[in-house]
Amino acid sequence: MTEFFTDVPQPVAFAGAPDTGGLRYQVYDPNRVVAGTTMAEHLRIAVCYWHSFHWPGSDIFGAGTFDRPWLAAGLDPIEAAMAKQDAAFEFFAKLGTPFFCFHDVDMAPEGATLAESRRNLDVMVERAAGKMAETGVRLLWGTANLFSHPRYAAGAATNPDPQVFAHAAAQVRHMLEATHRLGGANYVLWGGREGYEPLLNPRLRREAAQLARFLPLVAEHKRRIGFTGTLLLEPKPQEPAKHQYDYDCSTVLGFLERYDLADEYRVNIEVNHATLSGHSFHHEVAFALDHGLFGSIDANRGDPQNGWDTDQFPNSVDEMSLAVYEILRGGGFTTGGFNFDTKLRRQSIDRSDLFHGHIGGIDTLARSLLVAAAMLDDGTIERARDARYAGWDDGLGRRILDGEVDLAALADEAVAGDLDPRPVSGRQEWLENQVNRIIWSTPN
Ligand code: XLS
Ligand code: NI
Ligand code: NI
Repeated sequence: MTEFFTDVPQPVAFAGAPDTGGLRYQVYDPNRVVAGTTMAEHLRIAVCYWHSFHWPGSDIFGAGTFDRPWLAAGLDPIEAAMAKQDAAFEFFAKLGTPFFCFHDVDMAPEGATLAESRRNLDVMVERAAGKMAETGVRLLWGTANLFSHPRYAAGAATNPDPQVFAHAAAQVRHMLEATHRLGGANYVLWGGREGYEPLLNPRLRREAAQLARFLPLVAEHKRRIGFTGTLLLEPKPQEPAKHQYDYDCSTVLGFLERYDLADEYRVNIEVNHATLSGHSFHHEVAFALDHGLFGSIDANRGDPQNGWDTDQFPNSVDEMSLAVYEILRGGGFTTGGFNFDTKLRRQSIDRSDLFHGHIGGIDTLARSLLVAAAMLDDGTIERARDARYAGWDDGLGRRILDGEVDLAALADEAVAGDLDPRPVSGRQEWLENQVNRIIWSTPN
């Protein structure tokens, strides 16, 4: 096997390890114990195959800029896929991260027929199993790409043509089985084309019914093959479709409850999707945790000045700490983790740039974990939240929640008691200062 990342000849050193002159993490040390668990187990970091190895650095105005020899035209597709896989596993091993994620088409070339695509996937998945055994790298999740091929332009499960639905079903079946074969911890469905652009051609109710049929089919097959990983939907409000059905966590929850699917699916929350939906990432994480919907994270960041999914590497400890705090408060990940759904900027053409992007993002997560653990330990935020709702723990609040009073009884009681509740400060600025106090005082 030829080494690809020759400009990073040795594994990246973890924080605290002796300096060998190579690349190193400033904070991330997988074996460091924080709040009773190692950093590696808290963060469960994954590298994504698609942006890092399958994307040439192209944009809508220009061709690929990256040095990715396996993407060159005219190569034998399986040999090229093998070279790509070698480079990917070399990268995972040198970066020292425990997981990866992939779509079917990132790893294996599409054939002329579904049967040929499946054979290609089987060959590459078998080979990946060998690489995983060699390196110890595990699969956080697999997914089928149901959005790039022209057949999916009008959707996959929500397509007006049932043959497209069947084609998508075949792809998901193969990829779910491949994920199971590789011991994947989760399986993701992102519906970038499950939506619409003009309002003149779709039948919205029909499309919803189609999606509501697709999701239980996947869940049934999961059980049939004995896959015990978690099924995850990845909300995103738009891009590529103008209107996407899985707009945000709240919309997904409503859909799942409406079709009695809330026990089958959790969410994979992507930072930049959250911000595109008009929420903060912190909001989406807190909402999902409080509604039993939380599954996994696609870590990245958007650009505050433009409105698309730029998938930049996360670098704000201030923002990330708040989300990691909610995750810790909720008991941490079970099968999920932090997948780097991130891509380099188009001018970052050195092979080592892929390392710099991930190292910075992983250190941001590690540092956010230290801050979040300190916030939990400090307890100020939770005490303030408890105090704010103390009235509901007993007395009047308890009786209302327990259904002991109807509207008339409550009204009579309010009148008889001459109730005159006074506003209480929400203390937003004080709370923000408490967060900063902890961010600024937490040592590395
Ligand atoms: C695109 C999505 C995609 C999913 C996997 O915006 O983030 O990368 O994570 O299909
Ligand atoms: Ni994503
Ligand atoms: Ni995305």
